[in-house]
Amino acid sequence: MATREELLKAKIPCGETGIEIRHTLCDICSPSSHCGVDAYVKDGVILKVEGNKDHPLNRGLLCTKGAANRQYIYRKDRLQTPLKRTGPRGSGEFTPITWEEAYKTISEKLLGYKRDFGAQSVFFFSGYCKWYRPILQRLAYSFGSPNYGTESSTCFTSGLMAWETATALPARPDMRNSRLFLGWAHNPYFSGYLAARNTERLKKNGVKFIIVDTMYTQTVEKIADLYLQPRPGTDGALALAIANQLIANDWVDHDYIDAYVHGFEEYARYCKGFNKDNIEDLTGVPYEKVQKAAEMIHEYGPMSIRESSAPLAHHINGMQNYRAIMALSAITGNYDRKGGQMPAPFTYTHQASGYHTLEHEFVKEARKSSMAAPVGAQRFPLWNQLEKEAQSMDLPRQILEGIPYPVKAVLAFGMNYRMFPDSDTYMKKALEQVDFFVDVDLFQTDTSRYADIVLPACTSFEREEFKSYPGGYAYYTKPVIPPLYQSRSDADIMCDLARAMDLPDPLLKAGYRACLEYILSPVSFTVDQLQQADTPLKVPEFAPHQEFATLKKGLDTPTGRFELKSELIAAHPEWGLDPLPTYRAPLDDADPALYPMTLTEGGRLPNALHSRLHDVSWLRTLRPKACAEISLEDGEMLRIGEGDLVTIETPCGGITVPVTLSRRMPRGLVSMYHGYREASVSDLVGHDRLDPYSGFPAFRSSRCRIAAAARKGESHE
Ligand SMILES: Nc1nc2c(c(=O)[nH]1)N[C@H]1C(S)=C(S)[C@@H](COP(=O)(O)OP(=O)(O)OC[C@H]3O[C@@H](n4cnc5c(=O)[nH]c(N)nc54)[C@H](O)[C@@H]3O)O[C@H]1N2
Ligand SMILES: Nc1nc2c(c(=O)[nH]1)N[C@H]1C(S)=C(S)[C@@H](COP(=O)(O)OP(=O)(O)OC[C@H]3O[C@@H](n4cnc5c(=O)[nH]c(N)nc54)[C@H](O)[C@@H]3O)O[C@H]1N2
Ligand SMILES: [Mo]
Repeated sequence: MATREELLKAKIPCGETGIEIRHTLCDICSPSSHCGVDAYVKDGVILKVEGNKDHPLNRGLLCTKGAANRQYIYRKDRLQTPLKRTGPRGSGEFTPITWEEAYKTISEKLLGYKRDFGAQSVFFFSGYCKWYRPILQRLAYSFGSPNYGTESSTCFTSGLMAWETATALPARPDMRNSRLFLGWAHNPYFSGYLAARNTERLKKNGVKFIIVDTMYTQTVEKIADLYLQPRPGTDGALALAIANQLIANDWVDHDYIDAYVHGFEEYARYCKGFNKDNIEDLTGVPYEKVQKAAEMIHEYGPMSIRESSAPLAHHINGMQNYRAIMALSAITGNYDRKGGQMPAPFTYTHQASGYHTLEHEFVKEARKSSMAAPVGAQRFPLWNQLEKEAQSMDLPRQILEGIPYPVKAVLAFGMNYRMFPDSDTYMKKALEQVDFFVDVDLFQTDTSRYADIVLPACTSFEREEFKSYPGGYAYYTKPVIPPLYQSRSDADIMCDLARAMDLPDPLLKAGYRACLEYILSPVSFTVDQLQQADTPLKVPEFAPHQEFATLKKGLDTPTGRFELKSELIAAHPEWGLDPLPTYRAPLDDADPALYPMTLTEGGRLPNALHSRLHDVSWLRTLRPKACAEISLEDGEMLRIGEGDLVTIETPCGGITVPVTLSRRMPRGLVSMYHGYREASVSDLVGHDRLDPYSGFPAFRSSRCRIAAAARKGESHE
């Protein structure tokens, strides 16, 4: 028999040890993979975490990030109380204040700006966290401001806009029923381990894979039957060339096109410009590989496509490149088809879970048509037309210039200024100059140092929250420990602020749960029932999408069809955008003789998540240094060895970091992960290099040069 001490040491949950297993979710990474967690808790302290075996998504698995939750939650720099800034912006000098004082100051300030400059002068911002977003959006609208803007101004929305332009709906790949999968910038081994597992399963079942990636990744190595390696941001040209090949061989679905597709003739004429004479020059991909891709698409159907949410979008031509890729599913009859691309309307916070909620109504009913146009509306009219919210990439400009109206205050939940291009220069300057800045975060960050008031939020383990998952699942968590220190749930902070400002919004003032009851009214489970269940429940209202249902009903586009040529864009020549998915080269006009290489930054790492995990020691030890990667060939040519310090320079600036030589990198490319405070690579990307369609920044293609700064071991660190 083990003694109590032994049982405690082994963290065995039982009466003797007093250790209990409680269920929650890990919300560190992308919401499409918020895995179920078993937290081993004793006396209000988390002792360890494991994957929850009953969770429909992860079935007991966790990645390195999830496994490090305990360290993340108990990070030493967790904010403990609300803080008021006492020193200059950025100095980090703060004094603790009470929640009451914090709410009072924030309310007085925000209502003052509303009175003096109009409600639009207050910007409501959300960083990467998604779970509370409908509450924040409604808070902005109830306050009277159109300026709700988020991190999704750099993530996912560009691809969504491409689908909305073509079909007026989001869509997702029905991989499970495909015979061919086209993974375009798809490396789940780094960015989503659950998708990597699914991919391996499909591979075993005989599904064929085409992978298009600028780097020779693990996915290419393990999965690809055909690998296309374009230069960054040249994907549009490649997709148009594949289309041209399909059309030239008459491998397109004419009946489907006649019935459901608009603009085929014009598009087919445009595709002719991408052919065997120029495609290798334009993209780096040999023509034979384009031919082979077209052959595979013809031979194996149905085909589903996964276009990544970020790297394809992070170019000045990103959204048009997406459109060119999506067109492949229309001309081959793979849209709204089993095993192809399925329409996927959102259930909650951009998760397509196969049932309906009132999220949309909850947000939109608070929005008045008399509101001013949000930030970014003039500069990015297509974004404004489709998304209605602010394009946050225009926020620093509008703070600094005050045009078309001043932005005086920012109320931010989890802002990381290094999410913005030219971050340490341009965005930071905006935060220095804005009149009033509130940041709500778990930690004292480089960004919150610029805030006037900092509020402590709690983690997903310390709060209750609603989450929907694909396959019809609904989950409402319980806190597994009480909030640490004086921290509070973000959603509660938002509802508290609605009360403190006495906004005309009884629902928001009634609190998060009441909001959720309303949003979930089409679902037969109550919030209480969901919470009692303790793990995700499958809702009876789940209705899987039937193929061709959407096309037969007619799409909500101007022509009712899949629009290869966008009639929405065609109706607005003043926007200066192209109705067809035209291609333009991605790189800036810096002199290639001075800047012969290309910098791509932000490619995911399995152990990092933007700015939030570089300070978690378990995860940091997996890749201790902020370093750049280059090819073996470039290392040799430039006489740079593993671990040497190099300076990476773009026309925007430079940073010095150690280098890793990688066989996965092509010649001419420099890759670096973002979010490090000691080497902020986002600062090397121009703030005006934004895609005119989506407003997304060009993180993945800047001209650059590198030079050795010191050999490994020399004292430059
Ligand atoms: N571990 C971890 N997981 C994450 C994240 C994280 O930070 N860490 N972030 C989450 C978020 S917010 C997002 S948006 C997703 C992103 O998920 P992904 O899109 O999968 O992430 P990336 O690694 O940026 O890009 C995938 C691949 O695109 C390739 N690529 C880069 N530029 C180009 C290009 O121009 N053309 C082509 N064809 N390929 C290109 C890269 O070489 C890379 O292998 O990951 C999510 N998951
Ligand atoms: N250079 C470069 N920049 C990029 C990208 C890139 O590839 N390269 N990718 C873009 C993409 S795709 C994305 S998604 C964004 C990432 O978006 P970011 O918003 O930069 O993501 P994080 O750094 O993960 O999180 C922001 C802040 O949220 C805080 N936080 C964590 N949990 C909570 C919580 O529960 N409540 C509150 N209030 N705060 C919390 C974190 O501590 C952190 O300070 O970056 C974009 N910017
Ligand atoms: Mo993202």
